Amino acid sequence: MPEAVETMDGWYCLHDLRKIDWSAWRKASQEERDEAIKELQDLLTKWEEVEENREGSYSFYSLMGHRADFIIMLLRPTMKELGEIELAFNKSKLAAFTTSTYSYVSVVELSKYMTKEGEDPMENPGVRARLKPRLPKWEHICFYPMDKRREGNDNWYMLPMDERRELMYEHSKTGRKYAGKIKQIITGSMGFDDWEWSVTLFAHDVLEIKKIVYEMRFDVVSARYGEFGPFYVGNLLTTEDVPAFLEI
Ligand code: 76R
Repeated sequence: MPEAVETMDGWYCLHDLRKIDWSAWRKASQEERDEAIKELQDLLTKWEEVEENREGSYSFYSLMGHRADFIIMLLRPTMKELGEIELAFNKSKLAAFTTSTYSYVSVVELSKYMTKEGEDPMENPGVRARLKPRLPKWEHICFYPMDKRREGNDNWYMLPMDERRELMYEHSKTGRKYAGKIKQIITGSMGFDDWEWSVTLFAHDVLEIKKIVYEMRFDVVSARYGEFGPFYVGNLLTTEDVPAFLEI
């Protein structure tokens, strides 16, 4: 029986994707809109403070295309805290003008494929930091869920550990070419959501997102074993950008 790889798990993660009901928003009074904007900015300020104190992290981006208008990505030490934030946002004034079009529940994950015999990666401060990351505020985000295939001869979960390690090594070599251009956060979601992992990529240049995803399609681990969900791509929204984003 193939052996499962051990994972190291960090902060819990919620991706919350919303569409704005622009016609209802337009019909709201200026006062109502101003209050909703102020409340959202206060929430963002609160999340920034939590981030400063290293008790969690957040991302806020507008999204392209028809599937959603914005994404909030939140990291917290417990799922309970994530639930409280989700509830607080749902009770906010802006939320009344939004519908949730997608969400994803997972936990920041690093696997031990690359760990050497006798080494404890948790002793490495770099590893510990990656489990509780500060999400970069780079210009672009790309988020998608994915699975490893389990079909006929292409069954990732039937491969021996050594083979999987080799394929992951090849994958990591492709990934490292994008150092400084792409920052990736892999979260695991087995038992938490519909797919097995979520991939969140941050980039200064949006084209680097297309380049890495394309190049990785040729890594055997993606070519043969990767199955992908919907892709979401978008642009950074700062707290100061909120009024212009919601101006109508
Ligand atoms: O964590 C590490 O840096 C060690 C090497 C590594 C692992 C174990 C690594 C490196 N990844 C790992 C695990 Mn990855 N990654 C993806 C995608 O679109 C696609 O084809 C795949 C989506 C991207 C773009 C990406 C980027 N990675 C994983 C896993 C868990 C698999 C498992 O456990 O079976 C998934 C699902 C996944 C998917 N990966 C890197 C990157 C990048 C940029 C790196 C290099 C990071 C660096 O060294 O700085």
